[in-house]
Formats: sequence, C-alpha cells, structure tokens
Amino acid sequence: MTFTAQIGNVTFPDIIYNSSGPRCTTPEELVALGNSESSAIMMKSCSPEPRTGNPEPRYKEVELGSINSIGLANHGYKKYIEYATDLKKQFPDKPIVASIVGFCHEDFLQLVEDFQNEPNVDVLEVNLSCPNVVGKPQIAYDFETSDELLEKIFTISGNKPIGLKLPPYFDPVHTASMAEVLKKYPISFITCINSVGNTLIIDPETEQPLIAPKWWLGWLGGDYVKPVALANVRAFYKLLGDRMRIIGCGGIKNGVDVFEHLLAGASMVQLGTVLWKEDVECFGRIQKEFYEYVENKGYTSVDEVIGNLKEL
Ligand code: RRO
Repeated sequence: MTFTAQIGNVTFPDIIYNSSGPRCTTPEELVALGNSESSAIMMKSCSPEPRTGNPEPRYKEVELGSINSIGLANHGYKKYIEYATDLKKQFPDKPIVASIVGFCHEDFLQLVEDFQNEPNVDVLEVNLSCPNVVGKPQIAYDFETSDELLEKIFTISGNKPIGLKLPPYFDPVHTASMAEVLKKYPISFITCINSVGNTLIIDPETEQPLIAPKWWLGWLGGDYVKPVALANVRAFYKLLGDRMRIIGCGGIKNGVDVFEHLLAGASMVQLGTVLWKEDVECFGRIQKEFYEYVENKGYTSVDEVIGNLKEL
C-alpha cells in the first residue's frame, strides 16, 4: 500500500518528506534526500544573499528532541535554483520544494517571482515563521503584515502551488485571526508547525545552556512539540481544511505519529528532528511503520484517515 498526494498540479509519490531545515542545505544533502524514500526534496529556507548563520554551537540533540538557532544559514537563493536544476535531472519524479525567506517584502516578492519562473522547482513554501534572525520578529505573529505581504505575493503570476510555513499559535484567538487572513488568498497548503521558539535547555552537568546564539535561546523540535503541532494541525483543519491542504510537522519519529497527524487533519507530513538524528534512513522506516499500522487497522485509503479524529 502507498498513498500518493496532490498539491495543486503536483503529485507527490508518497505523503512523507523532509521539513526545511535539517540536512537540506548543501547539494550533497539534497542528493541524499533524492536517493532516499522521502517523497519530495525540500530545500533549506533561502534568502536573497548567502548567509553563514549564527555562531556555533547552534544545534543540539537531546533525548526528547532538538534545539536550534541556525540563523538561516544558506547558500543564497540563486544557488538553490542551480541545485534544483541538477536535482530535477537526477530525480525527475520527485517534487522539488523551495522554502523562501526575506528580510523585507521586496525580498519575498523577488524570490517568489524568480522561483515561479524556475521550471525545475515544483512547489513554493514561504516561510513566515523564520525565527532566528536577531532583531526581526516572525511575520506570521503579525496578522496585518502577513495580510499585506500575502496580498502582494498573490499578485505575482505563476502556476506553482504556494504554501506557508507557520509558527505554532498558542491562543485560539490568534489561530482564528490568522485563518481569517489566510482565507483571502489562493494558498495551496499550510505547514504546521515551525519549531517552538524561545526555549532554553540547560545541561546540569556543565551548568551551561546547550547553544550559544541569542541569549542561548533556541527553537525546539521533536517529542517536546508534538502536542502543539497536533493542536495547530487540528485547529487549522477545522478552520481552513475545506480550502487548503494542511501539512503536519512536529514530533514525528514513527509511523504512529504520522497516523496521529493525519487523524488531526494533515494530508502529508514532514520530518524534522528525526531526520537530523537518524539521517535519511528515517523515511523508509517511518513509511513502513505507518503503512503496517494503517493496514492493521483496516484502512484502505488515506482519505479515510485524514481529519477523522473521533471527537468526544
Ligand atoms: O535557520 C534557522 O535557524 C531556522 C529557521 Br529559518 C526556521 O524556519 N526554523 C528553525 O527552527 N530554524
């Protein structure tokens, strides 16, 4: 059994792929994703110019997850256009997804336009929740700015599906406010959630924080964040599920976690911390676990699962 998925005019051969961030910055990492069971090749969020990112140490793993403050280290978007051209030749059946970040509206618009014109990129994920640039708030926590930016983005012509990477919302009023903004635009999907921001992990042995940048605060992924991710997937599925796809991201490390995200309302899922920890072998393992689990439960199609949480 396999489940394919459709986003706009793009077919994904399966429902599990990588999130933007872990192991998707260099050409070598992107080729490894192409050779893996990941159903797409998602590239690291890219900015107009290359960035070295924040000082090390900027990523650490712990038993229950990971903390990062990478600071948008990337090779600049023009390189990702080149990488996509090579990747498409090698992996013609895998959708290639560009993740886009800017420091002002003009940046976003430039990148959306250039990627729309790039035949080897299939899908655009606009990262409205880029957290680690010192002095800059996340756009998606500012509903007015999000609205203004989206209005401009959706005047750019092009036929590639555009989705958004959203941060976690912790207050239902915020979720509803963002949903009202998103409803106004032909958004193909939203990815819920980016890492949970402004967290501190302390090593009691060394009596130090784990990472160096930004007052040692970082962005949390893994087991810690799964309930937050599921809540955001569920809330947006209820609010927007009839208009756009929800992609689940947060705390998925086995097949049962995939099933839970689908029940909450995700049509597809992305792997983050588990990819960092386990490398690309995680895709085949989690896919196998997921299909065994749903087959044992008697499901024959993904549509029977998506959103069908048995509410109390
Ligand atoms: O590069 C990062 O520090 C980073 C980004 Br752009 C993001 O969207 N999410 C995250 O956890 N780290």
